[in-house]
Amino acid sequence: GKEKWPRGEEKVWKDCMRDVDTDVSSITKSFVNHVQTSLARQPYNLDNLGAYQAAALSVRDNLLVNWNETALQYTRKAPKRAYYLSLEFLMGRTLDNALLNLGLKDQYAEGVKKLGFTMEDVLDQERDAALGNGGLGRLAACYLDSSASQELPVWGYGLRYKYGIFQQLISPAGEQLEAPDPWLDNQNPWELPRLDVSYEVRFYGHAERMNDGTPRAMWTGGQEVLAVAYDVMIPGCYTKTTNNLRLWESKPKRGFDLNSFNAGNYEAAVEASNSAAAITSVLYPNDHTSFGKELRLKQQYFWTAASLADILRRFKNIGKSITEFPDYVAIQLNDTHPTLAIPELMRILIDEEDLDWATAWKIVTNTFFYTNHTVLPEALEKWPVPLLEHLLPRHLQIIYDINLLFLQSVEKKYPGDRDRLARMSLIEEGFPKQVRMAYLACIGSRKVNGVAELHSELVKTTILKDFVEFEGVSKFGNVTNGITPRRWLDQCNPELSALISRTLKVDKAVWLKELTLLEKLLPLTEDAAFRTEWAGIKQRNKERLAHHVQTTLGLTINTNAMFDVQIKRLHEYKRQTLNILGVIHRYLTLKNMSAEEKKKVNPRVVFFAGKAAPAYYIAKLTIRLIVNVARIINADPDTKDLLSLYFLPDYSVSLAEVLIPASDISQHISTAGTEASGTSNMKFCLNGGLLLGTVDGANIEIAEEVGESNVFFFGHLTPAVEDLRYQHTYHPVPIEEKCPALANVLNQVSGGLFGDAHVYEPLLNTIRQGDYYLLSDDFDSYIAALAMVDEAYLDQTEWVKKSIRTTAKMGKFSSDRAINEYAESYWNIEAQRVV
Ligand code: CBF
Repeated sequence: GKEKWPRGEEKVWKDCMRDVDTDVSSITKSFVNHVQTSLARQPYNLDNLGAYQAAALSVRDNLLVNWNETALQYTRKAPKRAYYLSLEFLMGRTLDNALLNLGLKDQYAEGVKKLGFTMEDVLDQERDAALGNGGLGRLAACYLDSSASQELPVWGYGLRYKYGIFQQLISPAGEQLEAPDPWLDNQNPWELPRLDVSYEVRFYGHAERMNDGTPRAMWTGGQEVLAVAYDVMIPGCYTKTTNNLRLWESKPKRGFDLNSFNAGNYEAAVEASNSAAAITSVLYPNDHTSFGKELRLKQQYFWTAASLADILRRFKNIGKSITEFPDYVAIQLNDTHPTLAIPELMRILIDEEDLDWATAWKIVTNTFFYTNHTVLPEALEKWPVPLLEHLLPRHLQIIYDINLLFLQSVEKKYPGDRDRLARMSLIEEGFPKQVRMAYLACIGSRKVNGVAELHSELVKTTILKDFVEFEGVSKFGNVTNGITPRRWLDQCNPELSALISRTLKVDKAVWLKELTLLEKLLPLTEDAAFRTEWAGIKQRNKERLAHHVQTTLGLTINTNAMFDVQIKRLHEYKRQTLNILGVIHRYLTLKNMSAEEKKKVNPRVVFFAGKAAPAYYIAKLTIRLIVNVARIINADPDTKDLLSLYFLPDYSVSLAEVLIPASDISQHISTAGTEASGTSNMKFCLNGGLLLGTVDGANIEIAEEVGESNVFFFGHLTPAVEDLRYQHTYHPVPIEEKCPALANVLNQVSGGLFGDAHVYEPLLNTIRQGDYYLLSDDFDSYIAALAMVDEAYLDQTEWVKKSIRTTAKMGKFSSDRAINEYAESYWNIEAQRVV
């Protein structure tokens, strides 16, 4: 029989249950209690770190109240739920965000002040949770915030890496160095270890088909490890709904092997435990490349297997038939990284639940949804067949079975079209053969989407063209990415947030969740006093950034200059090289100007930040060039008042929160058709920074919203790219002829103006030979666009109007809009009010 709950007297339980602290005195009380008990420290020797920990623990208590109530509600009502499977969650810091979402920021600020601390110092102690590389991981974090804020029953599933993205150091020569990020070293108050929630995950071993007329097989032997859950609370904004992000840690199943130890084989005894722990030890620091490493494949399977087991257990608790699984569960695949979930669910349904193939496949293809985040060929995941066969023998059998049935149906529709069969096969021929994960994700999902309109079109017309023809276009959609206005406006730009609330006379609790209300700012472009306030906030944000750079790097920044920012992963397609070559061009032009001419020039400070994958030689050379150009031009008395340049090391979510509100103009200058969406473009614009960019990704939709007169576009368009590349290969024109201005810049670098002449040759040669990313085609129009920015900036009244208009029209890019599109058009889930 079921155990009675609660044990004992219900009233006693209820009377003792805590509620969320809302007044300053309960907040200080809980803070001090944590100092005394959880931290076991004395008030007189409490430093800022201790104060942060006490504040975090006390906020955590509040979150837990809501988190428990949300979980109870979901369990009782058993609504359909969605699960967001992502190998990356780039969460950044939690304390400030939690306080804002709980509506308790002022109360905590007052409380910690009473205890002798400042909120800024306390917040500053927190380390970023940097379990991601860039846009894809940060998008996952924004979507969790929006799901909770929109009261949607959505959980995230990921890995609890011991080391997040590496810490970036810059050597005196300007080289990127990588150091580990031991982010858990000071303990993480935001996670709840759930040692009671664990699953066994098998690798290697042997798979034998039953050959009993069923598709079943037995998978035995090999290595078994344990997945242990760590839960992270995800509070919604001004709602009780507090969802969950479940991260898995790997552990040896049997712990230390005492037999080997007793037999004198100490190494074997620790090896098993080390190899299990290694699975979740480190985040792979590559953005947009797939390296085919066994440990990465292990991570993918470990995580998808544990997550599916957990989802199934929860589903079974509802007591429904397994055929109803897709009515209660939607699983979103964040890129192809979790695609193994498709054969894994087939394995469970067939081998463990004893379903026939057709029934199992129907369940699978109604459960999964796949988002593609890039069309760059080097990023499309493929796994060597021999590796899969060794690590996951049963899954390879299932993939082959899926492929056979799939190709039979293709053959039926296009009889005799062997080319098509070869193109569409899940298995790419070659040595070794490889499994094409994007194709598997596509055919195993109910719907597929890209992340901005142009990108979704490209998905349909390039990488998945045959699949669109075969399956029909209605399976393929678009959900343009979004960003959470809580972190990317309210938290990072509190003054602007307050001005908006004051001016619109709408509480931020309302407009932060209905971002299109910002449109009401439009008439204020004509209000001079409002413009002054607006410009004043931008100026103070620039000073805040300058102060940050001064205190962290000891550098003094000219805050009377235009702030021009490009911050993102270093990659050839994002063309930081174009930007730095443009800076050199500006420098050379300034050097040739008379004193009179210089008076007309508006000073500019250029900021770069971003990490390069440790093995990405060309991207690392770009960093080195930026750092060395900065060294020369920042020291040149002829120009330094008019142009300076900074590479800010160790880019992170927290650094972005300081940089973005301070930007006048930001650069999003990828070769057309290469940046799927971009999301920092949205963050800058939401904070009233203008955009300089190519006609690519979400830049296009931003321009549609804010009006083309408010953005600075340049460069060739996507349809021209293929032809230009063809010309580069078959009819190359020397750069001197094609683009003399660029040739001059390259020659100056080669000539040693920035030191180490020979060092940069491989980087410069990517442009001189082949120029795959079309810098020589876009350079002149890029320089012209920069000149237009200068020109526009001279008219400050008009500039501020553009800035206000830009913010006002950013409503579409709230991640609330995006997550609601997923909820309605993809997952079919509904909001659940937690009362
Ligand atoms: O969709 C989120 C982001 O994902 C990427 O970062 C990715 O990893 N594929 C893309 O490069 C971005 O364009 C996109 O915004």
